[in-house]
Order: sequence, then C-alpha cells, then structure tokens
Amino acid sequence: MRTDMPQTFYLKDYQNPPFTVDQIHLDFDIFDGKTIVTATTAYKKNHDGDLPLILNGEHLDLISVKIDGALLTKDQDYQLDDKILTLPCPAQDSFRLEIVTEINPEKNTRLDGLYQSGGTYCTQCEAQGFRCITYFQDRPDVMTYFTVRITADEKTCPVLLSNGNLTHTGKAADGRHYTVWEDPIAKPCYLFALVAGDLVHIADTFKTMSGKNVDLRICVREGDQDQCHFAMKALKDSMKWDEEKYGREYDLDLFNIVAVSDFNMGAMENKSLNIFNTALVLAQPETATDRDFERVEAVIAHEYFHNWTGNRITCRDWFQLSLKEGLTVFRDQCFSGDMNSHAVQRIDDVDLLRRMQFPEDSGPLAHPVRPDNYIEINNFYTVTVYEKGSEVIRMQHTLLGDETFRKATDLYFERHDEQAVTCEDFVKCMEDASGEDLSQFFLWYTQAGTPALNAVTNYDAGTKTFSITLRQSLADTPGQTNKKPMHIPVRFGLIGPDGQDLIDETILHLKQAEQTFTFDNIDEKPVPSILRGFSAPVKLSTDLSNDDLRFLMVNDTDGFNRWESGQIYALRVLNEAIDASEKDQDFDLPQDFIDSYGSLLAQAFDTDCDKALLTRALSLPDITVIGQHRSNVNPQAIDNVRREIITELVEKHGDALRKIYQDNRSAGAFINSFEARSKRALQNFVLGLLGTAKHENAVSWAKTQYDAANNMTDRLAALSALCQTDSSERSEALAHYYDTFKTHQLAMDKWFNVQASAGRDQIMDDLALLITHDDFTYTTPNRVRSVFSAFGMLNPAKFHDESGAGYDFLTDAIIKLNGINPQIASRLVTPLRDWKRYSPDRQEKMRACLERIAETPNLSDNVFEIVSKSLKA
Ligand code: 0A1
Ligand code: ZN
Repeated sequence: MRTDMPQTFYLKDYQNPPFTVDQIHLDFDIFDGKTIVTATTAYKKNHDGDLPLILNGEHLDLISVKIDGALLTKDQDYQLDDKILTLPCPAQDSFRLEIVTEINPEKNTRLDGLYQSGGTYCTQCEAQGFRCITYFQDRPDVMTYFTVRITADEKTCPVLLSNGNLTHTGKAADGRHYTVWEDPIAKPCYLFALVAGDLVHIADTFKTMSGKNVDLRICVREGDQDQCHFAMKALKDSMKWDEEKYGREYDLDLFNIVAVSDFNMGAMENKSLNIFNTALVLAQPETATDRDFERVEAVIAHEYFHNWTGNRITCRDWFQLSLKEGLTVFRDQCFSGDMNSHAVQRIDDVDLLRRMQFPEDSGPLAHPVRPDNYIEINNFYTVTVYEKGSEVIRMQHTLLGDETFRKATDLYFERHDEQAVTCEDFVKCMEDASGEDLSQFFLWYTQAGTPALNAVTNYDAGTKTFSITLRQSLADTPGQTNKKPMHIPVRFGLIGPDGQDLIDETILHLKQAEQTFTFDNIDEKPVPSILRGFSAPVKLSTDLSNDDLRFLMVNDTDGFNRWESGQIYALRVLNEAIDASEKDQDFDLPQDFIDSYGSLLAQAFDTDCDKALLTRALSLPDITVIGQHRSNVNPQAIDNVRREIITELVEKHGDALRKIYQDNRSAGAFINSFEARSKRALQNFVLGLLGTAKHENAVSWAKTQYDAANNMTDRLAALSALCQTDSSERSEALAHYYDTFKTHQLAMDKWFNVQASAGRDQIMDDLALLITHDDFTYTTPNRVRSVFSAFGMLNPAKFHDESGAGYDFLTDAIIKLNGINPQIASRLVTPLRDWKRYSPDRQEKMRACLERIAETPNLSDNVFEIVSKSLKA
C-alpha cells in the first residue's frame, strides 16, 4: 500500500489566480531525442498581498529561469520540487518570465504533454498536460494570448502546426525550418496544441453565415487520405448545424483536424487544431462499421461544438468540467438525432447511460455531475460528468422549452464570451432568460446518485378521475447522506383503450418526496405513459401490469416508451427465469411473451417498418443491464438463462427469423443511408441471435456472409458470430481477416476485439495468444482497449468466470500499464470497481485483485484513487 497519501483537491478551496497572464510566447526547438521549450510569459500581479507565483511542472528538466532578463538561481531565487516551481512575489506588478525546459517526447508513453505517435509529434494538454511542457499556472481560469514558434527538421517534420493563424515560415540552419502561429483568441493552456510531422491532408472550405470562408483541413499519414471524406462532411454539417440551431459561427479562418494513432481518449478540441484518435476520423466502408461512421460523425461534431461550449466560454476550474462536457454532449446528441433518427438516438443514449452511468452512480466512485473533490482530475472524465451532465442540460431544455432554451443559450454566449465560468453561471442564464427558479433543480449538479422514482396509479370510474402518485428517494453515496428531493420533470401521457392519447402530453413537476397528480374527465380506464423520452435520469418503478406494458409496446405515441415498455417486460421475464434457475426450479417461458416477440418480428415484413427501432425492440436486455436489477450477481448464470430464452425464441420463431435474415441480406453496392444501415443492423442482429441459439444455419450463414461481405459491418458481424464457436470456419475467417487487414491498425483492433469479447470456453487461451501476438502492444491505447476493455466490459460472462482467471488477467495488465500509461491503467480498473455487487466467491477474488494492485510499487495517483476508493466501499 502507498504510504504517502496523494493530495486531494477541493472545490471549496477555489481562489482566483494570484497572477494573470497578458500573453505567452512559446518557442519549440524539436530535435530527435529532445525538445527545448522556451516560454516567455508576461505576468501581472492579481492580488494585494505578496503571494508567491506557483507554477506547475512535471516530467521537465529545468534549464533556466529569468525575470525581466535577469538569471535566477535555484534555492536562492526560487524553489523547485518534482511538481512545483515557486517564485517569491516579485517586486514589480508586471514582469516577464523566461523559462527554458527540456523534454523528451520520444520517451513519453503517458501520452500527455508533448509526445510522439507514429513519428508525429503531438500534444495533449487537457486536463493538466501543459505542465509537462513548461512551468505554468496550469488551470483553466488563466486565459491568455498564445504565439508559438516551432522549429524542426524539414525532412522528418515538413508540417508544423499550432493554434490560430500562421504568421511566418522560414528556413533555419542544418536543414531545419520553422513556422510561427498566433492565436487571436485568449484561451487556457489546456487548449494549446502543437503538431509536427510528416502528414498529408484533404482540404475543403466552409462559408459561414456571415459570408466568411473558412479553410478546413484533415491531416493524416500518407495513405489515409481516402478515409477522411466522411469526417470532412461531418465537420461541415456540424458547422452548419451550430449556426442554425445555436446561432454560433466559427471565429477563425482556419480549422485543422489531425489524426494520430496513439491517443488516450477519443479526441480533443484544441482551439482550431483538434487532435483526434484515428478511430474517430478515419472511416470507409471496407474497414469501418456503421457504428464507427456514427461515432465519427458524433465526435467530429462534439469537438467542433466545443469551440463555443468549452473554448470561447471555458471552465473556471476542473470541478466545472460538466459545464463544457455535459452541454457539448447534449449538443452532439441533438445533432446526431437530426442527422439520423431521434427515437433511435434517444434509445442508444439512454442505453449507454444505464449500462455505464447508473453503475457508476450507485458504486464506490459515485460523484455528482459537479464533483467537489478529486485526487486525479483525469479520473473525472466520467460518464457521470459527460452523459448524466448531458441529461441535466436536457432537463433544463425540457423545463424551458425549445424557444426559451435558445434565448437562454444566446444569453450565456453573450454574457460569458471569453470567460472561465461555473455551472452556476450557466444555470443563472437559464433562470434569467426564463424567469424560472432553478435553485432546487441545481441539486442535480451537486447530489450524486440516481434517484429512484416510484409511480402508483389509480383510476376511479365513478368520478372519472385518474391519479398518479410519484415518490422519489436518493440513496446515500460516498460522502453524501440525507439527500434532498430533486426537481424531476416527468413527461407524461394517458392513452385510451383505442390507443389514442386522452390528454395533451404534459410535464409533471415532481419537487417533493411524494406528490399526487390528478386528471379529471377521463372517461375510460387509461394506460399511463410515464417518463416519456426518458425525461429525467431516474430509476422508475411502476404498478403497470404486463398487459399494460404489452399495450404500450404497440400503442404509445412516444417511440422511446414503446421500446422501454418492451424492455421492462423482457426484464421481468428474464428475472423470473433467473430466480427460478437459482432455486433449481423449472421455468416456462410465458406464451404471452413468446407471442409478443412474434408480433415484433412480424413488423419486419411491413413495408414502412423502421428497422433501426425494430432491432432495438428485439434486443433483450444484456447481462450488464440485467445484473443491475439483481444482487449477488452471477453473470455466468444470467448468461445461461438469457441464452436459453433466446434459444427458445429462435425455436418458436425460426421461420420468421430465417426469412428476416434472408430478406435483409446485403446485396449489391454498399449504401451508407440511414435506411441501409438499419437494414444491415436487423440482418446482423438476427445472425447474432441465431448464433447465440446455436441454430443449425448459424455457422454456414455466418461464413457465407463473411466471404461475401463488401463492407466491415457485415464482415465483422459474421466474424463475431463465428468467433463464438470452435469451428474450422472460425479459424479460416480469422486467418483471412488477418491477411487482408494486417497493415490497417483500426481494422486490426477489431480483430483483437472480436476475439477478446467472444464467449468461448477457451477464452483464457485465446487471450494469452492475443497479448503475445506480434501485433499487440501496451503503448497504443486503442490496442490495449481492443483486448482488455473488450474482455472486461463486453464479455461479462467470461470475465466473471468463477475461477477468477479473468480478474487476474486484467489485474496483470493494470499493474503493467501503471508504469506505462497511468490514465489508461486507471480506466481499466472499472470492471473490478463494483466488486461488492457480485456473488460472495467473486467478491472475494475481485477484492484480492484490487489489493494486489494497491500494493504495486510506484502506484500512480490515477490508479491509486480508483483502487483505494473501490476498496473503501
Ligand atoms: N475534452 C475532450 C476529452 C479529452 C479529455 C482528456 C484527454 O486527454 C487526457 C483527451 C480528451 C472531449 O470531451 O472530447
Ligand atoms: Zn468534450
């Protein structure tokens, strides 16, 4: 166990920066093996006393420090440790500090600050990477004007990029050259970026709403250009959408995107120089799935939208991270809905929230959308800050209505442009534009945990009144007890026996622990549709019967609730079956359930069928979702029961399923429309179902599909089905895939992923082969995720094998990665985090693994925080 306790940072300790920065000039001299950074910064004293200037700096070799030209001496004129450089308060109110540091990007496997990816130098400064470049007040409320000069070898680094406008270029000695960049907009240092390397680009232009032309570029490695056109279209669509929906125009003449293969996250919104994981830029049908295309579109939009929600208006401190992330996720979700399908988008967003955020919110690392303390801020780029943060913005949109919400965001952009602000500042704009009092609503930012919402309904035929009583409660979370009732907007409808809405859809404002809402003049017993569109991130329980659910599955006008009713119904059936199996009792799948599944399948033959929605309706809740509704979770047992039920459904509806598969088989040229993608989704869903049920056609159909595939969606779905088996077709397809795609990194990630997530009995042997494969490496996060996240997150039945072998496998990787890339290591702990939810034997093994990690020498703050908090629970 680490004995030195790392520092915890608290929101309540926030203070204004003691010094502000008028401007900074950065000079990068890049050589193979070392980079010299000279930072010349104009500081201004920002307080009355004599506070020292405290500069953050890590992994740096300090060469020299000068104030107004005078060289300073260590220990005499300043103090230095491995994290902080402290200068006593200078006598003058304004002064120029020149700091020279040496860094070694070639050796940087942490992938923050300046590092190298495939020969290209690039930066990642959010949240605190800038301090690995030079000594600076590394905090988002220090905004300033950057000029940057980059000098490097002209042959190996013909392209030299930074933020803002290119102002000078020229030759330097020894075959070197330089560029100078000036960013006219003040920004915090986490938005600084630099790229130097041998890159090619595709170019386009966008004419903004005021008629300005913006040059757009996507820079990639030679050979990858053809895979950039979809991202370029997504960028232009995003720029247009932000103008139309939010009145936001792009503010510079140039917008660059650079794709690199080694990246800790998805992408980064650096001002005018976004840096992306290649996985979220490159997309062409032969190597990217339909899902990849959707993600590229969404993330391109997300980073672009940050230009206003994040960059022009940024966060005062990192506790406010959701100010930019929640809002920007909300914006990208709405964009994707507009580009594709709102109902499908909502279902997928809620599905993600439930599978990932609900467990976080009820586990040992539960934290509010606005956390109030952290050890390592990189651990707080969470689904709570992002996805629940987006739900919190969505609720404000719901409370204000579309028009007033727009007025409120206009006010926000006007009032806070070029400022670093708080979540309170945002909500105040919502209040000022609407006249609403959102003080109770603000609890959504400060109270952790998912509220439980219970609905009890009553119809009185005599008085023709319908009433609904809503009760809310919020469980304790680490550090938070006795929580207050929240303001929960419950979108609500009443449906008559003929399937018609009996009232105009309304919003019930639940503000107290319990409230009853009554509706008069309801002539017949209605079925209530509660929480339409999932209008609040809560766990809803109701007194609806299975008949009611089946009725809503067909009749609800709200697409989300039609899907939701089917899921609740399926969950009930699955849970009964699992209960029976745990008690060694027989269980007969209810005929009503079999029939209602058959009715859903029949929809596939309607000419106007929405196949994307239907595919989701046909999908049974997965092991993770089912597990959330149980205690002493045994994922293997859940998996067995789920497979049995699927097998029975396939037996009962074999003809329909076979016909749906054949009717929807891809044929002819590849089409990338929403309709075509929906059709592929249905086809591949059915193939997966047949595979799970070990249907007699499954292997041969999957192999035929694999062999005929002209796109990655069909190919990977077929390969995935084959990978569940021990057939010769599996080995043949894997070998063929390897031969075909061995030089394409992203396609190879899928080759690893599909094997690591397969439910084969030989999985531990498969994994051992994968991590000793020549193409495996611990230094590329995508490859690491393709094995370890795929296994830990997508393969619960095997990861939680009772032997504990899965836990040990992940633990070894975490310990290894702790020394290579702490951010990636700490994210890999997630599958072990909720150990207390599992069966006692599993709990014991998971806890032992967490302890083994805790005892690792030189444990990083990142891993320490997650592991120690998990163990404390
Ligand atoms: N702001 C980015 C997310 C991001 C955060 C940290 C990173 O490196 C450690 C990289 C990206 C976004 O929301 O897209
Ligand atoms: Zn973001």
